[in-house]
Amino acid sequence: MKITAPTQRPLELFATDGLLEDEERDVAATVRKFVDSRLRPELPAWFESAILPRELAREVGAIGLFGMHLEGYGCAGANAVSYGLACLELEAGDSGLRSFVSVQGSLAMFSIHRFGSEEQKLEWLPRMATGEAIGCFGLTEPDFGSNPAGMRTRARRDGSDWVLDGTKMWITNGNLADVATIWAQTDDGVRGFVVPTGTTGFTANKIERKLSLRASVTSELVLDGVRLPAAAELPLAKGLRAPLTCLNEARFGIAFGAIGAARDSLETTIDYAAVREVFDRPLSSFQITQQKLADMSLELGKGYLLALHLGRLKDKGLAAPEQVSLGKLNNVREALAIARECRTILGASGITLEYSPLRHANNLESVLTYEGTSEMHALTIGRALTGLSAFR
Ligand code: TGC
Ligand code: FAD
Repeated sequence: MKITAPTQRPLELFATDGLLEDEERDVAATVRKFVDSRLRPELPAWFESAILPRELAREVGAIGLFGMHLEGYGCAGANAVSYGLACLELEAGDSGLRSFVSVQGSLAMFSIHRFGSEEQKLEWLPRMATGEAIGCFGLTEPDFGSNPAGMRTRARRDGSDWVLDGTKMWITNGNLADVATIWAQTDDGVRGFVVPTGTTGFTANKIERKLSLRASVTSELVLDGVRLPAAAELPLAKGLRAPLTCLNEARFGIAFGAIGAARDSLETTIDYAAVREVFDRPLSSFQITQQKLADMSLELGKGYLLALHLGRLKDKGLAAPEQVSLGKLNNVREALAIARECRTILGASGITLEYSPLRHANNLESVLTYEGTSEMHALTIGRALTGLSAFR
């Protein structure tokens, strides 16, 4: 069959590259190259064996991705759009890679950077930026995910020390981490603590048999009489507002990241449909296939533009939490729909690790749930629209 027009990649149709500054384009190109040359060949095996090698941290640190949107302490001080594009390119590889970087930079490092003392910053941030030290962020508990206000982990004073008891659940990087930001109830409300994971009474148990986010380490953290000096408390973190402020950072990265998973699914599928013959013609020549590709490209491009708009707002300091919810909810929901639809075009070939869309779809099931479920984000948007809170 004769090809009658030059082909364009889905985001080329939207001419998105022209919307970026040179530096932003360079960041995206660097991360894309790193993912394609170094990581992509390994990803199916990591997903299959449910591993994320710890050594990867040094490599990611060497290209400056950890805490790249933070200033000072060895961090790159990039703008929000550059950080978002790095998330996009990482998640085009696998959501587990973006999670690794999100948790380190947007949650563990950000919590210390925003709420920590100078000593805490100097002790941890430079080592975390290079990947020498890995961090995790413990907010969720077995019985309190969407509603962290109910957390049972308790920090009590004993002289000038703090003693922490409780269990955190579903914690990314838990078994890899050298340091954990742990959120706990105190007599004065929620407070955050910088906990070296070697402290007596701290245990991380890896969660096995995951069907999603397999190239990512997820853990239960048990705190059994963990004794910390007074200096372990994050001095500027007062109340639940503090961890929720950290979540805005990671949710922003996900709004971009999900577009990466969707882009990779769609490009993989377009390439497949061009060479797969059915009924004596390329699969891509059938109208139903083209309708699917067109609809998916529309959602991909709209999601990218939404993420970029959020990034521009964030760079001006104007991205409100409910706007971050718009991006997280829409882009993860649409990315998941795209990855699943792509799998239909791949037919049976789509059910193995040979092709990325079902791996992305499985990962995106976690992404839909973590950092606030889609229902929590819908309720956040609903609250902004009506002035009424429907969480309780
Ligand atoms: P609410 O009364 O609404 O708020 C309590 C205080 O926090 C403030 N606040 C925020 N501040 C900054 N950013 C936000 N997004 C904020 N949302 C609320 C609020 O103004 C208030 O401040 P103040 O000073 O008046 O006290 O609290 P609520 O208990 O009603 O809860 C609201 C709700 C449901 C939206 C919140 O609990 C929520 O977001 N739940 C979802 C929990 C969640 O997202 N957990 C994520 C855990 S970390 C994770 O999943 C990592 S996965 C990482 C990876 O691998 O990539
Ligand atoms: P629940 O809160 O039990 O929710 C179950 C269902 O009920 C959902 O559909 C939810 O939307 C719905 N629901 C809840 N409340 C309402 C309501 N008011 N109205 C309507 N529907 C409602 N947490 C961390 O702290 N750190 C991490 O690093 C981290 N990493 C994670 C990695 C992975 C792979 C996963 C899967 C999770 C991770 N989490 C982490 C936890 C994650 O944030 C929680 O899973 C998430 O907040 C949801 O909590 P839950 O699983 O307890 O679900």
